[in-house]
Amino acid sequence: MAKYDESSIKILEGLEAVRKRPGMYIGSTDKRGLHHLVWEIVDNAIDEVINGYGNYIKIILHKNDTITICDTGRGVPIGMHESGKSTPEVIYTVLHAGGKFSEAGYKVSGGLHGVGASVVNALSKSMDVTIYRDGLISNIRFKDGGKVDSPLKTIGETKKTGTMVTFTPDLDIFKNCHFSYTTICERMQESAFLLSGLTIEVIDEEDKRSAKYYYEDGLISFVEYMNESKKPLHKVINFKGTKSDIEIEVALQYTDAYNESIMSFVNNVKTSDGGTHEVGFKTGITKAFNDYAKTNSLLKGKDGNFDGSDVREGLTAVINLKVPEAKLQFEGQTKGKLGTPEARSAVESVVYDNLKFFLEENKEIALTIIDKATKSKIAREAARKAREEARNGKGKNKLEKNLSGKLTPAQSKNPKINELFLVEGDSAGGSAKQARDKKFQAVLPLRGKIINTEKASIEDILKNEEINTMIHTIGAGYGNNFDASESNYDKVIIMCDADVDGFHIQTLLLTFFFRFMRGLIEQGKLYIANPPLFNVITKDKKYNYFWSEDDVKDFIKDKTGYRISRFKGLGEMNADQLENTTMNPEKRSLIKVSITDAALAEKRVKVLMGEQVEPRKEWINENVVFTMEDDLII
Ligand code: 0R9
Repeated sequence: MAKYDESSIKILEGLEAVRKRPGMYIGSTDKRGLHHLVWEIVDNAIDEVINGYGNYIKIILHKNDTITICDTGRGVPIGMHESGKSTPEVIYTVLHAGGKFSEAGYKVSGGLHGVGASVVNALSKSMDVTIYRDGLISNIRFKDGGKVDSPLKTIGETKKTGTMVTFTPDLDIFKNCHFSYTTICERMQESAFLLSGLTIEVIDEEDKRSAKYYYEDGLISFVEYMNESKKPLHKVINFKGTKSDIEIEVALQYTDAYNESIMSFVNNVKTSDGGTHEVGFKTGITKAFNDYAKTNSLLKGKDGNFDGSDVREGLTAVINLKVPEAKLQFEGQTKGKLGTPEARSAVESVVYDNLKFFLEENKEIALTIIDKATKSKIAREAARKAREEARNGKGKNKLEKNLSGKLTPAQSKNPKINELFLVEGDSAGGSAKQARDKKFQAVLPLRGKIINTEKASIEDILKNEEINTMIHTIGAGYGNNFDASESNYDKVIIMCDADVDGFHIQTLLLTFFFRFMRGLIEQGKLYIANPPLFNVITKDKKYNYFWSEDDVKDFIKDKTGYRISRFKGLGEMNADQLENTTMNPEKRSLIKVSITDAALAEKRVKVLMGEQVEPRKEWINENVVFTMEDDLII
């Protein structure tokens, strides 16, 4: 038994290491890390489906932050391991054990790190594993971060097969142990799209709701779902092919929208940062459309070619790859980018061949898409010409006339240093005008609420005066023809009141930039101003600015004879205050807008700003904590 003791100590050391540095294994201990535990276990269940066993996965969210995940696969083997322990005990207590045992061809790499079920056990207050296999029901239980509470034992007989894992995350590790039903549903729906024929059911016992996902035509349904609120121009195009041992499936559809939306997956893991397969996809479609247009005299020699952005305007696509483990290379900080070089040429050739064939066979659809690409090309070339003219002074008068009375321009014409403040309302605009450094800061007051670009038609959006003025002022086009390098400003800064209306306008502006000038965000040129919320005037008549209640409380602790006021709007600040807190680069702090997960951002904008009310209500109920505002203010 010496070996048993020795290895037991090693195991506990391994699990202890996970508890000491959970971030190293699951990324973080916030909401994201907590859900990582779920993905780890679910990925094991999905692996079993990919291997061809079982087609049903159930997830149950119990009260008191406990979760159960079941599959109907073969069941984890229940025999003895050479170490003298049962196989399930090894799987759930030895780091990385699962991967070493199993010989799946295209294993899911298990979310972010693929570290296995033992990590989940290490970070749980309790874990219960029940296995249906070999005619028996077997159970093993763990407590306090992976200590065996009850070793594997038979608890009954059965004709079924499968595995059921129940665990309660450890409150000592996670600040908040509450699983999000919507987060889990979103991810499970995505998995069901990728694995046609698999049913995934999610049940929330506390809030008495449930969802069931099953798709016969996975990727086609996925694209239809993504285009639900848009107007498709044709039925979904879908094809498959294999090259260099890489299996490729693509589904795509054009809509009347302007932005592109491409999602890609490799071995059922989302590649949020794209990679070689997306590059191959883009090259493939650009070539296919240019070839088709040339062969059919839709593009003549003098017309030049469509560029990538022309043939991606309004495109929604899902790319799904199965890459053998030996060829898998992931890159980037979050490993969300495919690096496998062969994937580029493989995807390019499968996409080119299949799309070219499809276009030849479906003339009407081909012409519809080419017509859209042609319009994009014309608009792109016109925008470029207008920019060049503006830069050379030719079209300048026209541009300035367009903006007359609204924009207060900067003296400098240098786009590398100039800043544009988008300010809510004329009165705040007035203060900002006085507070700015006129050498390089321009102010554009926006009157009232801008249109919700997620709901309105493109015609109405472009008719909207505020939107038009912004497009002209920034001067770098919009939609697929937006080119951040042409922007007249190095920083575009949204400056709104810190009240409900202000936040609403800020959200509408962010939606506009996300949909029509995404490059501005991607290039790190979009910011939100951060004006103070409180002013404490002390006995010596000095103004002290604060951004949080806690800081105010801290400041007044040992003072008397002060006066606190809350800045309700920018208009309440005089020019001097605005300059010294919010606009002067030496003294201000800005919030930089960035996109960390494009697909998630896409979904959030759709839910929070889109037409449908129910998904928004559900998301808000689930994710927003309502508190009483301003307990400090007198
Ligand atoms: C509810 C979550 N499901 C699981 O965690 C789960 C793991 C698992 C499994 C096997 C079957 N179903 C499972 N569900 C399995 C795999 C293999 C052979 N028999 C059964 C194999 O890969 O060869 N296992 C995952 C790892 C292992 N089993 C083991 F083999 F390492 F034990």
